[in-house]
Amino acid sequence: MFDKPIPIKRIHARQILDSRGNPTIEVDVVTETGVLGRAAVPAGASKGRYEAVELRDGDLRNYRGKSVLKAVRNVKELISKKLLDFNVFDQNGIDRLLIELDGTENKSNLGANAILGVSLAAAHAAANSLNIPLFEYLHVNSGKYVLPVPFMNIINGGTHAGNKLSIQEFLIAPTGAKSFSEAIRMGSEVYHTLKDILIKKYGVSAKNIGDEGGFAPPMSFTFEALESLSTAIEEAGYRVSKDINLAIDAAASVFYENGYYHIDGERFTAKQMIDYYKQLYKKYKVVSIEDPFEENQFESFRELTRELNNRVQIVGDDLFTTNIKRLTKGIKLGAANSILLKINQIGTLTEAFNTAKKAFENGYSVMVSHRSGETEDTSIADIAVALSCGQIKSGAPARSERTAKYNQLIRIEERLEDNSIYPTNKIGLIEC
Ligand code: 2PG
Ligand code: MG
Repeated sequence: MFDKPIPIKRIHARQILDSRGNPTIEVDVVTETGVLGRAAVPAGASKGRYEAVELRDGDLRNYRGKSVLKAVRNVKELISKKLLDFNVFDQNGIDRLLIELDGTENKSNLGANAILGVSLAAAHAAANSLNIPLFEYLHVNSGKYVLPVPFMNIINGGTHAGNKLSIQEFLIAPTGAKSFSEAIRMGSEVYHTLKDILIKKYGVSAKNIGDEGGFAPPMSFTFEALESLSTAIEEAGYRVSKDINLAIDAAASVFYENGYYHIDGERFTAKQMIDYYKQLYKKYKVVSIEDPFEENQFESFRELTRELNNRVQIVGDDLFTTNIKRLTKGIKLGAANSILLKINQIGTLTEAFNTAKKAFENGYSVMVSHRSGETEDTSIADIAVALSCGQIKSGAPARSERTAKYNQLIRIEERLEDNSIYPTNKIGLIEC
């Protein structure tokens, strides 16, 4: 498709701030023809143990140990030399070279943050060279593009908030919408209705927000959050589970200790947690449950997936860490039926796309995801469309680092006109 190679002329990196005010890396790739591609790398809080390594300097006098100057240097001094004159359209070759240059399994040498910055900026430079959007450049299938259902995280708990909710994310998914922009409107209306409800019930401090723009009210129990969401959906004029579905990311590794899950003031075994999630499904029709168990508990994931008989999407985030080896293990066991795709968990675009492909081939759905520490970079919006996976989570419909992605999707939908579909009444592979 891209007949004439265009060489990379310059690669530059700098330290910028993310949405939590922590330093992160931004990379510029410039081609010989003078075209720029730029990408910034996000950062997680509830990070999986098996994620590729995010290189931080650890110098307490510099951003309290969080500076990424080593990663910046690795791009400027090591990577840039190796990629000089490399064909910008050869994404596989670029990523292979980055992996080889690093030489470790978890990218701890150069840093996955350094590597991803280059991988992603190169893709942007390539798309810009062709004067086409990133989603078109990365498009994996022919045919119509599928826009993603936005999973908007409007109540924050866990490590993303200062309240007592064990579950990290309470999300709404407007599956009844007819288009992406309608889904965003519905989500925004529910978000603001929820704010009024929370203030009435918990006082004005309930409008304080967590890392992903969702409210962080002083709640302690899962049911309080799900009740509030259900009320907000109805008061906004929608039907729970018909127009808007509920979803959670438990991020259960955080509240797991020595074989027990600490939730709602209780201490549950894995078996009790299965019953707990079954109740959530029965009572609130929760359609998607992410990381219901600790990141090594493949068996528990399998049990829950079986028990709920594929009526609920069980998403592996910390479980799989966008790593094809961990996903392959999950597929063999039947653990989960969906994977969360976070490119910075693995470090290159090619690896993330290969993981997504593996998931599709094995009947697993894919949800593209932001991190709790984000930037104004909107690449994940394009990646979700390029993969046509039909699902994205990018936090609440508020705060610019979250809305940047949703706004980019509004633009993409507008641009595609009749060449895209919104998957009404569908969550991944599940009809709802
Ligand atoms: C998650 C993410 C994003 P973090 O657990 O899914 O919502 O959180 O980036 O903190 O890992
Ligand atoms: Mg998660």
